[in-house]
Amino acid sequence: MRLSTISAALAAGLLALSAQATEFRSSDIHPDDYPTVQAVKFMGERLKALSGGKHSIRVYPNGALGGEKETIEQAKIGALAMVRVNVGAMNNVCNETVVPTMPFLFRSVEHMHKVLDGPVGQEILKACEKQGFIGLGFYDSGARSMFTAKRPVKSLADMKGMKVRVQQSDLWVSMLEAMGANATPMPMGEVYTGLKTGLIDAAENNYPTFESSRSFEVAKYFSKTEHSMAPEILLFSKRTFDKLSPEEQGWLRQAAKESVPYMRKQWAEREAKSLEVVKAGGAEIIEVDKAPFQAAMRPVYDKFITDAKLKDLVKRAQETP
Ligand code: BDP
Repeated sequence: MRLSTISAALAAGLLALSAQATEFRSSDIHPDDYPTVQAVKFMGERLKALSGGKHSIRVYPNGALGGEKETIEQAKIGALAMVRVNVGAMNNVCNETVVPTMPFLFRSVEHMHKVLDGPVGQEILKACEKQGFIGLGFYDSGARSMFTAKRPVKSLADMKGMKVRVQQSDLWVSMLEAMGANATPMPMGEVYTGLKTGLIDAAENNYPTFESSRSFEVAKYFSKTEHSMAPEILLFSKRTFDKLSPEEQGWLRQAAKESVPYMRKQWAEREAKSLEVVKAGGAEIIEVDKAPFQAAMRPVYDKFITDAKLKDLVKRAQETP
């Protein structure tokens, strides 16, 4: 990010704070109709109601304020109040976020909800504080699977040497390398062109992103590896948060909390709809045997789940019924 952009963003942030009624700015890389954007807008409405009209949220969709990596940096310095990003984008920033990103950690959507709604989820959110972020909650992101341009992935062996785009996270690089692929970290916004020009052979994501990014037009083979259920995370700038009164902080937490069930409903509907859209657009949905993929992820756990804290979080997540 250029310096002029940083100072402009900083000035805007300060200006917003000095005004009586505050409009918090929140970023998202997804388009306006995506469930994450809709949910943060809902959170804004709830915040407005709870604060008697004093506070509101303005969502900037489509990556208007930058990619996830840049907007996380903006939130850290207080130039931006809030970001909705995938936990993957936080892996290199806040160590504990590797836990819900880990491959095949969650056994089902219900299991994921239970872990994230419980103490393990709360501890992960809390851990981001020392890095300058108030974790307000998690949103669903479904299961992520591989999609390829030239040939389908039918087994683990098909991953060999494939150039796969991953999120800008060391953990994601390791996951794909452990599958035998060549991992290429890049922002989400470059995926469509990357697939189209052949810069990358593949990427991985859930149905709604496969659909909304139009990736299915350039990579029609969607192989259901379902290797990670890395959720979305709502982060508020700690710098901005600390300037608010406990009452105002409470409204923010409450509004975020209320947006979670709203989001989950939207998400389930969108997943089903996106699947129909990509199928109608010519995508081929391929069933794969997930067991070899899961077995290949053992070294990734050994490499990333190293200290006692992370081991404990993973263990408690796995033991959650
Ligand atoms: C999508 C997430 C988005 C990430 C994107 C990615 O909603 O936050 O940026 O994946 O792969 O599912 O970068």
